[in-house]
Amino acid sequence: MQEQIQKLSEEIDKVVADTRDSLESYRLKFISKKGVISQLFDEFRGLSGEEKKKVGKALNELKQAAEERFKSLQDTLESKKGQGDIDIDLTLPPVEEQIGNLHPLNLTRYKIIQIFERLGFNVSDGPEIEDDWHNFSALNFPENHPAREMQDTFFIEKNPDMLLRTHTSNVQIRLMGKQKPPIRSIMPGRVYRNEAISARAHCFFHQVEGLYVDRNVSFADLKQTLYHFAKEMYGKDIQIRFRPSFFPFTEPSAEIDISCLICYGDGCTVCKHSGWVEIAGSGMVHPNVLKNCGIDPEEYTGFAFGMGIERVTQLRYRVNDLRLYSENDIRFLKQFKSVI
Ligand code: 2U9
Repeated sequence: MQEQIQKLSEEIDKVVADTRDSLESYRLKFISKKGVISQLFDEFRGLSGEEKKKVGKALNELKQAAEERFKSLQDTLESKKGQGDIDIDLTLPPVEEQIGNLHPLNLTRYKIIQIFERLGFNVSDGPEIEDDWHNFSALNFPENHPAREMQDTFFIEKNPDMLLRTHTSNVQIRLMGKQKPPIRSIMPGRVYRNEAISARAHCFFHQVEGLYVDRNVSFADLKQTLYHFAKEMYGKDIQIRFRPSFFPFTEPSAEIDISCLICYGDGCTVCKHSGWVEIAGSGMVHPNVLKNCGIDPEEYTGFAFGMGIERVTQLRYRVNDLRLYSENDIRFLKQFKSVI
């Protein structure tokens, strides 16, 4: 019997019970009235006085060890409850799979790219940290233009010739510097302006600019291209109008408005009660800009345009606070599960 007690004692030390079922098996085997230890007590009663003296103490210790072990296994199991690895409640609703989705600004960016790619535009990219020439001078900005002020542009302290680009036009300048026309390209990217952050302004935002340079590119091409874009982006029923404007890098220049998608012309805060909302700026590339990039303005002409991706997204999804785009609040982001 001594040997049996020894073997059972070792078995009890090693036992693992990480489910209710295995704990119950342990209880039945070691603790219950029909268990092995009870059987040993039955046998114990039939032993002689001498033999009882030999094993009595060990048998009692075995019983106590088995009960203590049961208690500790029970406590461990109890503490694991609710941690998900035991006791699965099949009546609970399933946990929704978290697969994530594209950021609304990326959804809009991809949609814009898709529309222009079908018109034969490719996508170009360039640096966000730029020098004065590619961001301002080559674009015909005069020396004293207000955009060059510190209040408007982030300059790099160690080298005041370097700055955070204020538009993606630097990419057009670089493209024209290394590629002969025809050029038909769009430039999506992040741009920076020195603005205090509010619902309507941010120190960075995203743009898509476009450029088409070739022989005989006319203002009619510009109008038709942006007319097509607006219909594809905002729907066939919208109205579109061109308003004269001024930019140093285009001449003539125009701003493009569409009829308000929110109030359909009745007047609301988005269109400031005018019935029209501005969606982009545009114009024929200024001859000085073509010259600055080594392109002969007598031979080639081109049109360019620019629009804010946040603005397009606001009109698509009715987002009325710019800060939402960069706060990474999951409650905002997970609403955009749509496809492009
Ligand atoms: C080159 C030549 C011409 C790009 C243009 C605009 C008009 C314009 C604004 C729209 C809203 C910027 O995001 S916004 O604030 N853009 O109004 N951009 S024409 O013209 C260029 C660009 C590059 C070489």
